[in-house]
Parts: sequence; C-alpha cells; structure tokens
Amino acid sequence: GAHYDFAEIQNKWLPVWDELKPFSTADPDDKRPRKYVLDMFPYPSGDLHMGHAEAYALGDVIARYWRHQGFNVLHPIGWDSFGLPAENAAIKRGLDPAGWTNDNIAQQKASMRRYAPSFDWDRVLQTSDPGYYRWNQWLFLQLHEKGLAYRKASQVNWCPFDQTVLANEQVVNGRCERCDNLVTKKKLTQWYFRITDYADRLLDDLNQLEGAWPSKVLSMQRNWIGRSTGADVQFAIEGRDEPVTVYTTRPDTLYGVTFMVVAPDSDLAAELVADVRPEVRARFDQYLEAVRGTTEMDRLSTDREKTGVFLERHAVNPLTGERIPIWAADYVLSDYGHGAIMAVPAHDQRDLDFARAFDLPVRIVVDTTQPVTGAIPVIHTDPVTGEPILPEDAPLENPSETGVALTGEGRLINSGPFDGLSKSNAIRRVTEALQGSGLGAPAKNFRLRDWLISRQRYWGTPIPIIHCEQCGEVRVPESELPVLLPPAEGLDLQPKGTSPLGAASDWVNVSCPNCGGPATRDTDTMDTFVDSSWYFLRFLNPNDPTQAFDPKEAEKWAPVDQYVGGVTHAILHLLYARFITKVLFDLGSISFTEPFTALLNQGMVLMDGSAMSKSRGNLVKLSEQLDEHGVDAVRLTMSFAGPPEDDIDWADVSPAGSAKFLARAWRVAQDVSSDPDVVWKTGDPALRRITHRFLADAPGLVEAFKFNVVVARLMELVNATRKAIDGAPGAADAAVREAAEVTAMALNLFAPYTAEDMWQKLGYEPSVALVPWRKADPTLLIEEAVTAVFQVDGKVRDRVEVSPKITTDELEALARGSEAVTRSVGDREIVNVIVRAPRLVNIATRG
Ligand code: ANZ
Ligand code: ZN
Repeated sequence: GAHYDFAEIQNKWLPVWDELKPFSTADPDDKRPRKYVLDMFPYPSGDLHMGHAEAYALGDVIARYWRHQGFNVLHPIGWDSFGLPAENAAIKRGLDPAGWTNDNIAQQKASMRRYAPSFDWDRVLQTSDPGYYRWNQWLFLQLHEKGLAYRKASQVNWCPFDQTVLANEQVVNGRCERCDNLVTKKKLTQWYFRITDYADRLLDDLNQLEGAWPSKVLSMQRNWIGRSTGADVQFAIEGRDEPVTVYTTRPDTLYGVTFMVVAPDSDLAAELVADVRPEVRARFDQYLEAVRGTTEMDRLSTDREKTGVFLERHAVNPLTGERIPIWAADYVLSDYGHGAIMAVPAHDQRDLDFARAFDLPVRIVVDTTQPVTGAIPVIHTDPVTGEPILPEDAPLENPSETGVALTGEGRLINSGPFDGLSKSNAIRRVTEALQGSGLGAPAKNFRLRDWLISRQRYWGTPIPIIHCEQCGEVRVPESELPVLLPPAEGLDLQPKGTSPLGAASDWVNVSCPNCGGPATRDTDTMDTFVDSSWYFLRFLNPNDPTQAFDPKEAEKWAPVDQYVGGVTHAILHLLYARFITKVLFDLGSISFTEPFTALLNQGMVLMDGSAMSKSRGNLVKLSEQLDEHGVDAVRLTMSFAGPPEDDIDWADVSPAGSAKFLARAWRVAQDVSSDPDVVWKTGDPALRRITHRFLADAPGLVEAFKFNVVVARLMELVNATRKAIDGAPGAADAAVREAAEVTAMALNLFAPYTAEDMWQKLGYEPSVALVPWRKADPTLLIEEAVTAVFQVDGKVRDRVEVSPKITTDELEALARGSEAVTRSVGDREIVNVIVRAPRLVNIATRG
C-alpha cells in the first residue's frame, strides 16, 4: 500500500517467513560460528501477557543481532507445562489438566507466532509430553544410581491450602509462594536430590560468572547457599554417654560459654527430657507445641522476645571443665548445624537477648577495644571535648547492661592460655587445641538444604521407582521408560496430602522388575523445577527418542551464550539448572559446568506504578495492544522504554509514538530511489557520517544491552534521512538510499515486520534478518578538526585540536585554561585578549 498499515504488513510477511524459515538451525553443514540465545520458557497458564511480550522482545534483539553479526543463532521456545497452575485451574473448571494445558499452549503459540520472535519453530518442546518427561525419569535414575536421589522422613513445609509440600525456596516470608497462605510443618517421607553435595562448587563457580550475570543475582545465589566456616565442638553431657556436638563460627569465644541451647523440635531435645522431672517435662511439651506453629523466619528473628525452657540438665565445657545449664529455645533450629549451640551471650546478640530474658551470666572474653594487628582500630572521640579517646582508654561496655553484644574484632581476655590473641588467631588456635584432644574439628555449614523434589499432585512426572516388599526401592529399568501418567479421568485431583496417583490401582500395582513379586509404583510426581533444570539441552534434539540430548550437539551449541528471563527465577531455577549441569558433567555427558554463560534479567511491566493483576483491575491485555498498535510498535516500545533491567510502566510509554516512528521509517524506504546499484561513495558526506557513526556504535550498545539508546540513535538517523529527502541533497542521493538500507537492517532488531517490508521496497529479497551487518567506513568516522594556536604577547605558547564550530567564548576559555599559557603569563596582568575562532587566541600582558 501507499501508507503504513501494520496489519497488512504483518499478514503479508508471516506466511513468507513460515515458508522461508530464516531462523532454522537444521543445516548440519552450516559453517557459521554458533550462538545459543535462550528465553526462559513460559508456563501455559493463559494467553501471553505483557511480561512475556517484554521478555521475548528483548531476547529477540540479542538473537537477531548475532545473526547480523554472521552467527548461526539457536533461539528456541517451548512450554514448562507441568505443575500446579495448570492443575489448580483444571480442578476449578472440572477439566483434564492435559487438555487444558494443550489448549493454552495452542493459544500462546498462535500469539507468539504473530509476535514473531525469531524462534526456530522446528525445535519446540513441552515438558508434559511423555517424549520429554521420560528423560526427567532417566535423569532421576542417574541421580538415584549415584546416591544423589534419596528418600527420608522429615519435617517438610506444608501448604494447607494447596495440600502440598513446598521446597524452602517456595516459602516466601513464611507463606506459600503460589497461594500466599501461611506455611506449616508436616512430617512426611519425601524424595530429595542431594544438592548439598554440590554446595561448594555451586558457590565457588559463581566467580566464573562475575560480570556476565547481574551482580544482584550472584549475591542472591551466594546468600542462598550460605557457606559458613567454623568448628564442631564436643560437650560432655552429665548422665549421657555420648557428648553433644555443637557448631560454632566462634570457637575463640569458648571461655565465654555460659549455657547450651538445643532446638526444642530436635531428636536431641526429646532424648534429654526423656527422664527429667515431670514438671519440667510438661513445661517442655507445652513449649514444643507452641514452637511447632512458629515459622522459621520468626524463630530466627532478632527482635522477637526470647522464649525457652530450662531442661535441668548440664553440659561440660571441653576446655574449662565448667558445668553449664542446658536450655531448649526456638531460636535454635533443628536442621542447621547439629541443632544445638554453645551460647556466648557477651558476643552473640541472640544469646545475649536470651541471657537477659532468663538472667543467665554474661562473660566477656574478647576485648573489642583492643587494636588488632592488620586492622585499623576505631578511634572514639570524646563527645564533649572532641578529643580522641585512645583505644586503650575506650571503655569496654558491659553487654549485660547495654544489651548490645560485642561482635567486633579484638583480643582475647579471660581465656587462659589464649589471652592476648586476636580473634582470627584465636579461632585457629582454639580449634587446633580442640582437635589435639579429640574434642573438636574445623567444620563448615551451608544454609542450602537438599532439594525436595516429590509432590503429592497429579500433573507432573511420575517418579520411576517401584516399591517391593522383598527388594525395597527398585529403579524402573530404562527400557521401560517412560512411566506414563495414568489418565486423569476417574481420579480425584483435589489435593489431600497423598498423591492422586495412589487411586489408579491398575497403574500402581505392578510386579517387581527385580524379583517379579507384587510391588507398587511410587505415586509421587516430580517438582517442575526438575523439568526446567535441563530443558536447554533438550532443545538441541527435542524429538530424539533415543537419548535425553545428543552430547555431540551439546558440544556444538551449549552452554547457552545468553539467557534472558525474569529476576523471579534468580535463585530457584538457576540454582537447580546449575546443579544438574554439574551432575551431568560428573556423569561425563557434557564438558561444561555452568549452563548459562551470560544472563540478562529484564524488569517488569507495570501499570501506574504497580504490578498488573486482574484483582487490581489494571491489567493491560497484550492482544488488545497488538490489535491497536501493531506487533512492531509494541516490541519497539519494550526496547525503547529504558534499560532492559528497569521496570516499564505502561502508563508512561507510548506505543502510539513508536507506531508513528515506524511509519516515518517506512516512508523513507518508500521515497528512496529504486536503483539498488548506486555507488555509496558518491553520497552526501554529512548524511553518510551519521549513518556510519550509527553502524559503528550500535554493536557495542546492543552488546551492553543499551537497546533504548540504539533506538534513539535510529530515530536520529531516520530524521536526518527525512531532512535529506525533503531538502538537499534529495531522495535520489546515494547517501539517502544507504541510510534507508541501514535503517531497515537495524530496525530488524526491534520491528521485524516493518524492517522486512522496507527491505522489499528497497528492492531486495527477504529476509533482512540474514543481512550481514554493514561495515562502518572508518574514513567517515573521523570528526574534522582544526588546530588552534594560543599566543602570549605574540609568541606561540600552545596548540590544541578543536572543532571547526567552536565558539569565541569556548576558545577563549580553552586558552585561559591552558597550562602553557598560564605559566607564560605568570603573575603579569592580562590587558587584552583577541580571539579569532577557531584558529587563534592572542593574550597581551603588562607588568
Ligand atoms: C557460638 C557463638 C559465639 C556463635 C559468637 C556466634 C557468635 P552462621 O554464620 O549462620 O553459620 N548456631 C549454630 N547452629 C545453630 C542452629 N541450629 N540454630 C541457630 N543458631 C545456630 O551461624 C553460626 C552460628 O549460629 C554459630 O556460632 C552458633 O552460634 C549459631 F560470639 O556459636 B555461634
Ligand atoms: Zn522385588
């Protein structure tokens, strides 16, 4: 048409691309170097929304960019289609989760095709497909064989609303991540993956990602893994044969221990109260009851009032032989360290709060006013005179009075042979002393827990284990995979704490693969984070029925060069994918240890400053935006709104403005000479300089994710081209054509439909997406400069390169600022300054 009609352009090019498959990665003989650009795959929980639109627009800028740079770019898409959202929605509507899921996938797929990210549509996968989840089962078997998948009975996080177990990661501020109800505890036998075996590597390998992953994500991962180093120390217990081991990060404070605390919900506490006085026992039981209903967050909180029960039992300090009381208190957790601590109220805030609440002694063993070698002592100043108080004069304040524990550096006191040592030396020496007498050893602990992977829900991968009375846990032979989910029909999917699969008796009852005797299938399904922990490898051969992934293809494509997705997955998903990658490395299946070489977290799309939601009534529907403004305008708006990491407030951006710009760019192509064989060199140099500056700068800007700046520069280029068309040198000039071609090529990053249409108007075949990035001509990048001469009393004192457009004032300021000029003037008086911009300044002096 003669005017820009986005709908017409979309309808024209979509079938052409379907036919042409410009983003196919099927050719095994493709000689281009490779890049793997991956967007986090979506849950099919409804149609695509604005958040998807942002993520897929930004990821596509990167994928398209690398193609222009001559790379064979793998940019696949799939669906994370198992899990609670599908199941809950299916229950609510009385539908089969499979059918509901597939309908949503079909809808999302249609929307995605129209939205036109440069996906390779021949590599689609969905995790609820047996062809996919059988490899989850395969992976499970590998972990089981290595002892990395195991069952244990333990207190688990339990969501009473979803009636399901939650991983620690899915508990946010004591509430269920999905439904926001308070999480409680329940004792259940569950499947775990032994991710804690990999804690050190998961932590240490983060260093490799420094600079390539957002630093915020790196520190969230580090905190989550939470490595702490210290010592295990053994305390003898009166009336008990075995000592109790405690974990401490401060063995240097051992002389300051005044009591011991055990977690009320630990096995140790249960044993210690087994034969105490009935009154104590009763008090303890009552306390335990209350503790059971308290969240971990509250238990660890420092501002909560301390509670506890004295057990009327005693421990013995291994170094001093001192007898100390044993208490049970909820600020000690049963599943960290050994579930028991040595309490040092003078130097630990929670111990101090507890000691003050129950009137227990406080003994200072580190003088925190003493300077330590290597550390700069804090100089206190007298509040009245302002005079410095020398360190040795600073008062050592008593924590039992101030309520503030002394946690800083210092030197040991009241610690027998260790007196005078600095904290760090003392930590080493006390640990050595304990080790020498067999009463302790260096130790470390992690905040990270093993990954709880079993769920008592229907819509997930069945765990490929058969329970046999004779043989115990038996792995389903690989040849019998997949263990198919039984049909949902006839099963009650309502959550009730046991898996709905248990009711599928034909499915559950099998003969043992080992002895042939009667046996039953495990009825739990896997956490969907298992599905997404390795999906990036399945894209390499998504339809291969013989293996999870082809190691040769992994060698070619993996790891992922650029991963793009929301910061909501900064801990869980990324940690699990990193773990499974290391397991696969150890199995010899892949040769790399980190799955995602670089990571970009896009911000959120907000509306009027807050997250969009149906309940808030501020939902902006993507489909309506696409109908109103067109795909390209919405995509361009996502890139132009600001740095990709920042949130976009849809109330503050203008897709209409984007559409206007696209029309303007499109009309440039329309107005340009139809002869593609012009000689660039003959073009107008001023316009060519703008074009080539853009060509030179854009790659660095894209690689630094400054997409908004690239768009702004593109707007500048289009404006300059329009000026050249409407005035001098006119539409027929070669520079105009060159600028239009560069615009079409670069616009492909942000607005592929418009770009393709422009490309055709300029006389070329599709697809513009495969055009090599035009080389910037270096001779056009040099800004012209002239040499200005600075004289003092007629003698040349300095020369500087300046712009030919420099103003008189600017040039004079430069001259007065010149060091050579200032030196030459000395302390004589300046009586006259003559400026002839851009070439000369003469300063006349007297005196
Ligand atoms: C004595 C001590 C003195 C401690 C002192 C600290 C300061 P991170 O860094 O998190 O590993 N602790 C050990 N096990 C615990 C548990 N199950 N529940 C609650 N607290 C526990 O913290 C380790 C420190 O937390 C340990 O070092 C212990 O207190 C406490 F001036 O031992 B410390
Ligand atoms: Zn058996």
